Amino acid sequence: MQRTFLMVKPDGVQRGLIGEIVTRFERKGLQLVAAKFIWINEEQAAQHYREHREKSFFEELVAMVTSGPVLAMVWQGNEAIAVARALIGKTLFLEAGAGTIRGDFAARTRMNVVHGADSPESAQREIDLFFEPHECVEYTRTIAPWM
Ligand code: IDP
Ligand code: MG
Repeated sequence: MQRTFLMVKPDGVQRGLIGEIVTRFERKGLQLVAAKFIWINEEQAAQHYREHREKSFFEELVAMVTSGPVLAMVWQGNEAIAVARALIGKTLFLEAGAGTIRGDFAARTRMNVVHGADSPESAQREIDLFFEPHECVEYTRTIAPWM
């Protein structure tokens, strides 16, 4: 069982895509562990995207992710990190295939509605950045043996 950090970004929230995005993770069989609707500050955003701090688009990225509230979430499942990234689709909007979240909803790379951690290390770091351990809820679903 693996945990990942996923987030509906401000553009996804503004466009009314929270339900749509959560549904895609749910129907794949991923299990929701924690969620909070928050407006993150610049410091959290810079921490969250620190791997990109040297990039030309870093300031634009921090401005975008702090431009409105986000839905921050922890999900778990078998290979949850790769599964969620596959559902999300490629970073560059023109490369995100139809049927993926970005392929279906993102019309530019900068505004691509959803974030997903890309490795176990970044998943753990991002979960720790936005959640206290007690906010992650342990529970068993009766459907688990069938998934
Ligand atoms: P990811 O979200 O698929 O993991 P990353 O390469 O980690 O993609 O980039 C983080 C975010 O930065 C992207 O989701 C996108 O919002 C933004 N981004 C990536 N490349 C560009 C760019 O070339 N211009 C503007 N924004 C970008
Ligand atoms: Mg990334």
